[in-house]
Amino acid sequence: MRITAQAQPNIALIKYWGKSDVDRNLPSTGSLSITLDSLYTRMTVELTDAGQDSLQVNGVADDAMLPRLSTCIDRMLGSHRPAAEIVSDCNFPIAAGLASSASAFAALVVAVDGAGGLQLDQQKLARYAGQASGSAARSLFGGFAELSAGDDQIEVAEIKSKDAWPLEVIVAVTEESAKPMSSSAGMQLSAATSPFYAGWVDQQPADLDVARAAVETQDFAALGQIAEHNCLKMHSVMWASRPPLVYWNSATLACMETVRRLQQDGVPVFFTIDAGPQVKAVCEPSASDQVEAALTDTTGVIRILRSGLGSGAKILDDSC
Ligand code: 2P0
Repeated sequence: MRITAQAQPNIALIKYWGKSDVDRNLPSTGSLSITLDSLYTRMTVELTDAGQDSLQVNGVADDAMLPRLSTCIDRMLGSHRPAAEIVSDCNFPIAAGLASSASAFAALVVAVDGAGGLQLDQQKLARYAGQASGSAARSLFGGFAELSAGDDQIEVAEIKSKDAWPLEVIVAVTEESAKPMSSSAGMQLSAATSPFYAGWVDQQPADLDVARAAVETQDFAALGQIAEHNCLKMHSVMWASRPPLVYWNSATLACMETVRRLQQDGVPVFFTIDAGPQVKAVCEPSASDQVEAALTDTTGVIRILRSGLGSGAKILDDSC
């Protein structure tokens, strides 16, 4: 059976940065995100009797990434399984802080579930995705998703639908190449060396409470304040790691200044930044043209990606 699934990346407003169990890839804290709609990974999986697993990403063989995908498929189907021919298409820069691994592994688990006839529920699929890439668990769900970190396993839930509060995201791309250090390695470095790491972990439940309440009441200003605070706190943990982990460039700071200026003019927008130099500006739909124009004019911005909120990972209807 040949199945194609699509998943979109998600942008964390309350971030995941640290693991309680590296082997099982369990996050130290919960996180809260919005799933996008116009950026996507489409992943086709065909189980065959012949040969070994193979992976093509955007038309090019990718042997470096393949073992992570094979391990994920082994967990789902067992190691005595047919080989998987995997073809992945991604319409945005990969490994550049735009959550390409989130959309890739969310699409993978849905495609493998379909190709293998497993019929697992979303929560189980989210756990398989999260074992491969912590943020991927959130892309199984649409709109606003909250991931809760238990001692043994994660739980993910959609806490508000994309239609109930249709925010928009303007991504200012300031660098297209891959980031200098993977998130996984960066998290372990921060946990081992940053003097701020313990405080970061301790304060996450309180930040999550504030963000969850802001989403429930659709309080844009409150959500923006806690999201910017949480983002800058995560980057403070990163900057204080040894060696320091600085994912920003000068254009990242210029974009933050642009967002500040818009805010001073009363525009409903806030920023967030992940493990890369791109700036994501989250805004009310009425402000999106103005935010896009201001970020386009900001020095160092290479291009703009624009997205509304999307749904969770799913099989594409014409794929069977
Ligand atoms: C997030 N990031 O919450 C945070 C913010 C990056 C900064 O989740 O080690 O690539 O594979 O579980 O999923 C990036 O984490 O990390 C991430 P692994 P992943 O979106």
